[in-house]
Amino acid sequence: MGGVLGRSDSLRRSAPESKLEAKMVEAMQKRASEGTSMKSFNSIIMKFPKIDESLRNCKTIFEQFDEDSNGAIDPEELKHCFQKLEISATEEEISDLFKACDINESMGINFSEFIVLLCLVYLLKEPAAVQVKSRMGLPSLEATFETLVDAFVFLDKNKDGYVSKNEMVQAINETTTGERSSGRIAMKRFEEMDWDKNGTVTFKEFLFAFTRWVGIDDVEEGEDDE
Ligand SMILES: [Ca+2]
Ligand SMILES: [Ca+2]
Ligand SMILES: [Ca+2]
Repeated sequence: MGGVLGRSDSLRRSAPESKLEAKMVEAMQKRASEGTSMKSFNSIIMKFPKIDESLRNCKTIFEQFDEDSNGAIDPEELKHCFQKLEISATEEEISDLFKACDINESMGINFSEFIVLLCLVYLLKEPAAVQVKSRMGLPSLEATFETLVDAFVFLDKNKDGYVSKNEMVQAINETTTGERSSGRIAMKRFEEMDWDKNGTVTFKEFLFAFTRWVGIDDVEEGEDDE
């Protein structure tokens, strides 16, 4: 029951995003070795409002790159986006990211998918040098991405780049001791995150769950409160 990570050659045909996922897991493991500033699961929850605000502000960026204003970023628009943000990436990398984040395969990246995509870019981009503060030229957004990476690292106790069910339960139990329901909440949260039901949560799955938790998708509808 390990991760889906395997030899990329044999997986390439059936799982086109495996190469990207391998890179993502590797970047996360590296980042995990530096530790986390999160002290508890509650400290993550406390950051929700700030993260929410920051991600909502990202809508302006999204609209700017949605050149034909159809509510989605197509492959061509994404290429322009990378050029304007001066993110260096090969055509293949951009295309892999596109496919990985275009969850409903509509050939368009909607707002929440765009947030996930940018955050993955943030994780994958090495800061060119220590003195270069910004990787993407979006400092306040990048601070939010760093918080999200930090939160994932907090959950990934064994630092293998995935969050397992046990790690999720452990993280939640650490803070809300004595509460019997906390284990159930942890399970529920975990199941929400583990989209492909393979028993582990990748950073991408975590991000998609996160955009739903903070309510990014509900900007228009305004309903669906918990
Ligand atoms: Ca568009
Ligand atoms: Ca783990
Ligand atoms: Ca999974």
